[in-house]
Amino acid sequence: MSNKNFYVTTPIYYPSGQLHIGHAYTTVLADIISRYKIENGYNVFFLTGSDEHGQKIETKAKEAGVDPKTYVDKIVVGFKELWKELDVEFGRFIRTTDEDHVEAVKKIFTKLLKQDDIYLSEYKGKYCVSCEEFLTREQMDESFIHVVCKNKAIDFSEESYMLRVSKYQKFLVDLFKTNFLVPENRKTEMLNNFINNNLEDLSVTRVTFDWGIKINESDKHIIYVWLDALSNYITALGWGSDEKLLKQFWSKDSEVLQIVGKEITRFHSIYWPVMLKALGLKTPDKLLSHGWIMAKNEKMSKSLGNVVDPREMIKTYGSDAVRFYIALNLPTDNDGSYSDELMVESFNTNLANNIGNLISRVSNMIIKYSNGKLKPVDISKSKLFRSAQDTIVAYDKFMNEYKYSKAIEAVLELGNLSNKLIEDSKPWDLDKQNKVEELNLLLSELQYSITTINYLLKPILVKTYEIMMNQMGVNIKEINKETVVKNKIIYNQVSEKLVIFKRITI
Ligand code: ME8
Repeated sequence: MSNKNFYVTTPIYYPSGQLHIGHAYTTVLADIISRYKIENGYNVFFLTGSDEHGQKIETKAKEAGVDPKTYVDKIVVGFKELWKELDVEFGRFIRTTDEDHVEAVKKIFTKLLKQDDIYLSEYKGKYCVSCEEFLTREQMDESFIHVVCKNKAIDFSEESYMLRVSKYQKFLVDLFKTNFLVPENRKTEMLNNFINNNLEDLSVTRVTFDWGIKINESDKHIIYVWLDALSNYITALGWGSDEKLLKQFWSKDSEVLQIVGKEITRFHSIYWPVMLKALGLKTPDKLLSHGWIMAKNEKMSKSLGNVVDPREMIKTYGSDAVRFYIALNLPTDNDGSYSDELMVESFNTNLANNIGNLISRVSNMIIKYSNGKLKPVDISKSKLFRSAQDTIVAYDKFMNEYKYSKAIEAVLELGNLSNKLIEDSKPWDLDKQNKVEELNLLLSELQYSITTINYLLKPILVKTYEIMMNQMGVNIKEINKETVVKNKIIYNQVSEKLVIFKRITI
């Protein structure tokens, strides 16, 4: 077993309705980085799941006339089906109703209570049921509408257990001097709006609804969703019971990456590190807080009802194309958009015209001019070979900084260079002029460049990868990072003439 460990998590999503493209965005990013790290020799644990308790789910179930567990069971089946369709391969799908999670959360509560990190109090404030969030004045407009989801906040006044967040203010200020939270600009918002702005303790129990984890210490208190939900990242690794996975993946010898949407940065960058600190565990190495997918200048969300269904997209374009769009066209540091027009344009430009066309031209030429097999030749002095090597370095650098879009752009640039080389050196003329050696060298460079492109796109184009490699005469069982970097690829007969990414017309 390798000694490199990597743990990647997504938020656990509310099963208050079916998932949309926003959820697919976060989860596909996590899957891409998981596959990339596996390819690079890491032991990887990839966690996703569902956040099933709370007032919102309780209300939805009541409306549907069923008990909450029956309600969520049905929806969660749909979550798992979607991840299968999108080739998302996780290590565990945690549900906050899983028995081991429930037991561990009770233990976490008891431990923090005993340590006096949790205390009993009376809490008054504004609460957004839709986001299950206590709101500060800055998060609402003058009519107490939550600016993120446009729902009216309710008055909240209850006996409640509180987490002593305020005690950890200095810890948080120090934490925010590091670069654990990316992108940088989210830091300022957290510091100005919360950490340096009268940092309040967090209410962690409720007494006015039932659907949640009961604490051991009292009959009437239910653990408030965020303490329950955030804990999933460590209960999934066995916190408080069999801690083998926890020791492997939540330790100083493991890299921990948590990916979330920017609206829940507050919970993941403030309350979660405080909980971890109180439990004696390390802060995640990186919290990647990505932007939103927008629809007509508003966040795409279930509560605003303006969502795109990823199942429809998969039906129309295929899962690889959806994964590719997400990784290339939705850079994490900005808000992004999705529309069918944008999808088709990106597909045609990048997958059909650049990559697909390149593969089909070169495989055809290898068949036509060399009967499907090139003569072995030293390509190491060629410009395209050096460009391919530089591309691998750039791609790795970006992937390790979790800049997926930039990593793919580097690969696409190699595709452009390869296409341009064909235009400039006109293999058909070399053939006519009987320049056999020159033609063989040129096609060999191109074959290497394409194999490199295919290999680098492997974590993204899960289904097409094998077809792309076969079309270059490469058996996927015989290829890995080393064979690509060191140019030790074995090429078999190229025989198939397929159109891999057919242009879409609408
Ligand atoms: O917040 N653009 O669950 P949730 C980009 N249960 N990403 C989006 C998006 C959009 N328009 N809409 C949703 C919860 N997402 C809690 C999390 S974690 C301990 C508990 C993605 O179902 C993004 O990752 O509301 C966002 O943070 C998440 O879905 C919210 O999912």
